[in-house]
Amino acid sequence: MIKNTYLKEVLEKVRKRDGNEVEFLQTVEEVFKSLEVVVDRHPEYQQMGLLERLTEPERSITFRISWVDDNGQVQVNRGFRVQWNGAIGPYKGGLRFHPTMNLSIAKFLAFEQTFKNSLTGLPIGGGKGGSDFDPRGRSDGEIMRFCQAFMTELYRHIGPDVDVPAGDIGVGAREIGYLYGQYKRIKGVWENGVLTGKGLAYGGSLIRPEATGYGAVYYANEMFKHENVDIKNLTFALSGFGNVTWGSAGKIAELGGKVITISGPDGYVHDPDGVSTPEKIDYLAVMRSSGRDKAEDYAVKFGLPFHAGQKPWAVKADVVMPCATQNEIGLDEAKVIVANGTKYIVEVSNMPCRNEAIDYFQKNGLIVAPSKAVNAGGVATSALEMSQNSMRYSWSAEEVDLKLKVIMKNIHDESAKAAADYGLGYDLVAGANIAGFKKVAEAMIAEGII
Ligand code: 2IT
Repeated sequence: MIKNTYLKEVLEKVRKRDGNEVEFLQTVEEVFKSLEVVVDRHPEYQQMGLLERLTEPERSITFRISWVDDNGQVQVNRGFRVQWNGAIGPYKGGLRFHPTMNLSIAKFLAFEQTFKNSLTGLPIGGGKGGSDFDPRGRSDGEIMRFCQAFMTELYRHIGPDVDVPAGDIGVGAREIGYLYGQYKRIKGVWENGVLTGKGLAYGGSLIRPEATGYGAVYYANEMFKHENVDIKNLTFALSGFGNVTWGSAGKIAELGGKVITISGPDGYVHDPDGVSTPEKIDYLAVMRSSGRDKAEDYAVKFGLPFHAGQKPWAVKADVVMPCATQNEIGLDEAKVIVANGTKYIVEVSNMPCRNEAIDYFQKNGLIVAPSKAVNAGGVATSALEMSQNSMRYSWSAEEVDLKLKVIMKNIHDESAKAAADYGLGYDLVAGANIAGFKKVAEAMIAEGII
């Protein structure tokens, strides 16, 4: 329960105005809980309206996307771009194409992204967007026409120094290619820093596809070192099989840990031998590009039983790493995970745990590594892609990987230090929120009331 009267007042305002946006409200409550100690020390924030300003996007755009499917039928989708906070750099954050996409999800992601991007130490503000377009089962031609229609509106709101979108769920290198092509056609300029996650041939960065998963494992490994445990002795339960699961599984295998589950919307697979050979890890990428969205394909390919309609959390593992989407773990799942003797929760997808689940884990002595810190390697490497585009130069894979490693270690260390500075021990959740907030707050104060 929040006691600080200013924070309570702002939260009440958010509940009153945006109470129907459940995901957005969830993330505001989560962040405010951590910020209480900071706001207690800074009563001047109230007069500056600092928290009211931080809980309202600078700009929020919704738009219509009309396009023609392969049968000649006109389809209409809804597009979103939420430009949350530009105090420390151009808005930056991914685009999600998923049928559940709505304004609440765009706002929660953009709010989270603001603190995440601040944690990277790089000059990027927070933004997020996407569409309720469902790419599943769509032909390549349909994907291209949809992306072109989407960019035909979005182009006027973005730019390399304005707002730089990237991928998220349902948006990978293929979609970024079509989006960039249409941007270039409309603007008639070569501004490839306007999007990240591009293909290598036109300004993408080496390691960007791997970066979210690799970064997550680099961060987790800092936590394991802090706890004096060796990753080689740990088992990992992962959800999902997409880009983030693929990158995480690859790096865990390389460092000698063992991934024993993957999942999809259709159910999960338990692979007791480990998702560890190059063949198995490569197959995750094949499953993703097939567009079938089925984890069952892995079970069939490698002769394993498939657990239809279930999440992987019943499988005992030392580390639980949700990598699929928001709210994968509620209180019921948290109870199963604690009873299994799991020690570490490494959130890789954005907001995979409900607030009650995080509380339950922490009360039971598990260490929770929060998504806005853990998955920041993706956007950090996007910022490195922007740097390379500005320089009209590209770094080797080793150079990018080394920078990523340093960034993830810094995020871990800064978060641990922020929590310790406020007497909160090794609380990485509070530490990430505090460290991410402080830089944004400092910049907002310096820039005046805008
Ligand atoms: O959630 C995220 O940080 C992303 N989807 C990546 C954003 C980016 O701009 O690379």
